[in-house]
Amino acid sequence: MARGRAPADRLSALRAQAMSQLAAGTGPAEYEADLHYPGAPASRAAPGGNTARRLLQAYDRGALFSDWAAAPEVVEPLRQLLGPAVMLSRAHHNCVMTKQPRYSSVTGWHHDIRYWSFQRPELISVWLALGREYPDNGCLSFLPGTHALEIGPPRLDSELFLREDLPENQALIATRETPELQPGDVVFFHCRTFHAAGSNHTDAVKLSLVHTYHAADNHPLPGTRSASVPSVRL
Ligand SMILES: O=C(O)CCC(=O)C(=O)O
Repeated sequence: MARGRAPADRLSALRAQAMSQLAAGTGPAEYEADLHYPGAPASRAAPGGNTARRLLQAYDRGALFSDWAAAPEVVEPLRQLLGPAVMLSRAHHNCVMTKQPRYSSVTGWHHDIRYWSFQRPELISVWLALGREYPDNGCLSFLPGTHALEIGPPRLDSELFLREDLPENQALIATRETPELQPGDVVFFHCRTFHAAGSNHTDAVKLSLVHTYHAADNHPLPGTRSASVPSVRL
C-alpha cells in the first residue's frame, strides 16, 4: 500500500476524465448485468441494465490514463518486485473500475490469476483510489498472504470463487483486512492474493484506476485472452 501516491491535481483530472467518459458511455465497457454477480441487474434490458462496471482499455483512453499507468511512482516499485523489464498487460484490468449507486454488485473472494494465462503466476495489479473507498461504498478486502498458499480446486466453486460454506475457507476469510483508501492511495497486490468487494450503498459513484503488470520474460500463453492484445513495455 502506498498512501497518497497520486497528487490532488492528477487525481481531479483523472476523475473528471473518468466521469465524463462514464457519462458519455464511451466504450468499450463491461456492464454489471454481464457478470451476474449478486446485486447486479438481471439483464441489460432490466432496470439499471446499462450500469457500467468497468470502462475497459484505460491505457487507450487518453494520455491522462496512460501517463499514470507508466508513471515512475507506479513503475519503479514494480521494477523492485518484477525485475527491470516491466510490461503493462492491456488484456487484464487496464480499466476504470466503477461502483455505481443502486446497481452495483458484490464480488466474491477470488484471485485474479484464475482467468489469466501466463508462463508464471507472477503479475501485480496496481489499484489507484480516485476517491475515498470504504466498506459502505464497496471497497476491497484482502486475505493477506494468500498469494503464497496453495488453495486447491475443492475449495473453489465452479466460477473459482472461494467456497464460503467450508470451515477452512471461513477461517481464512476471518483474516480479512479491509483498508480504507483515501483519494490517491495505491494498493499493489499479487495476482494470487484473494480479495473481494461489496456493493455501493452510498449515492456517489466510486472510481478506481486499475492496471496489471508482468515481467518481460513472463509471456502470456499463446491463444489465450492474456495474449489477445500485446503488452506495453515500460
Ligand atoms: O470492486 C470490485 O467489485 C472487485 C474488483 C476486483 O476484485 C477485480 O476486478 O478483480
